[in-house]
Amino acid sequence: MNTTVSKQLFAKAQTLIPGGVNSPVRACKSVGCDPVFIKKANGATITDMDNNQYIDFVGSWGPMILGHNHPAVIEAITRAMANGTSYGAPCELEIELAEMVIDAVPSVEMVRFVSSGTEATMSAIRLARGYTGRKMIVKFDGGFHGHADSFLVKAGSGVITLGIPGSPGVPDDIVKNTISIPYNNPAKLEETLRNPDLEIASVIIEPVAGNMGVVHPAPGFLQKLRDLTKELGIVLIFDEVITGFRASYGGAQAKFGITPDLTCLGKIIGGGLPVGAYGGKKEIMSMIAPTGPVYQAGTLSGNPLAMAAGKATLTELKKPGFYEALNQKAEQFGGELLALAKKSLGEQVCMNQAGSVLTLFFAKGPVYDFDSAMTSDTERYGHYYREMRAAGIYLAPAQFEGMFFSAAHTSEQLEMTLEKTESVFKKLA
Ligand code: KE4
Repeated sequence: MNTTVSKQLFAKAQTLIPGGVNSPVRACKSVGCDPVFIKKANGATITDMDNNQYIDFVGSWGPMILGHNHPAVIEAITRAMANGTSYGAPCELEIELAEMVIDAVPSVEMVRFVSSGTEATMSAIRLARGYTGRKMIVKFDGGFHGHADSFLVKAGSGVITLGIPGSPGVPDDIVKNTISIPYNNPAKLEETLRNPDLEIASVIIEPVAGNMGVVHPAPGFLQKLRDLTKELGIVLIFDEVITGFRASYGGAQAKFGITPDLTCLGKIIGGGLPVGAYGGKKEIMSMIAPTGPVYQAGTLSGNPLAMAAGKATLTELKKPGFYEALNQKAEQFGGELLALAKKSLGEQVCMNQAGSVLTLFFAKGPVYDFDSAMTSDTERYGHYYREMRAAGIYLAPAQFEGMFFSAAHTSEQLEMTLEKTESVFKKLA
């Protein structure tokens, strides 16, 4: 595959931007190749600057659940653009998207929009600390909640992909207030939350983990977490930046029937434009400035174009049968993918799938937490990634991410993907 222009652009980008990218995982460091530079995207395909076309299973890391360039989203953004791009003042579109989010997500009685998932999670833990007067937060090994200081402790996603323990620049007296414990370990959870020496303000969890690869909560784990945090007056935050409007229209919390105190959202609710959000009980959210003393602000929060894109996206997602059709398509693909993998690679692979997002682990498995995820052969994943991209299939350039499906993936594209995957697996065997 000719990637001459991408190589030229990457060389230039690296003289201007750290690593030539504006987010580390895009640099493809862990999969042993250079990134391709994208010229355009449409439906389930993306085209690079050398006019190579790929079937896209990254989907901008989750937002593109409708596929790229969905007509309703483009029309909404275009219409909004005619009225200007940013006001720095309230507009009706913010109310309209807020109503949709509040209507959809069980825990959300009130919501604040920000411009990224990181802003949403960092604001939510500040709010939890302000509301409880306590300072410690509990996260889970392999959980990723964006790059705010408090979260860069045994984080997932790019932190494990790049094999960095946490991050320099995060002061010890921040890190000491973050406790990271194993996902899916109820005994450790209870021991930690009941520890009288710990003033715990909040527990933040991805209700289905997506940043150590896809990892399901063990049966009863989320309910135990909900019961303990309620009993102990600890603010439970579901980080649904990935699962929000992906797991179901009401997110993972609606699917599991477990209601956190606060929820963080991002990705899909922006329809591809920069939007994050945090929301929850009115009693807690009213602590946020200007109604309360907990400060949070943002120049482009509630941006009209982003609100319009989010509204148009959620309008499509709300249509009857959307999730059933998407999940059926993705689950059928997942079953066939695993069968092909097992046929060629036997016990060297396993897979976790949550509806329209899955991870094929190059590990014996099962993968149920960070330590078991880390048994993955990332070298082998890198080989798989490079072969698949050369075959025109665009996967996450990291073992510890997800393969995202959209409404735009056609059965022909999925069939072709499986055919190409089979020949790649034979090379890997
Ligand atoms: P952003 O700040 O990237 O919008 O959101 C941070 C975030 C928060 N919570 C969860 C559960 C997330 O998955 C993320 C970001 N996800 C990564 C990919 N796993 C974004 C891709 C990247 O880092 O470039």
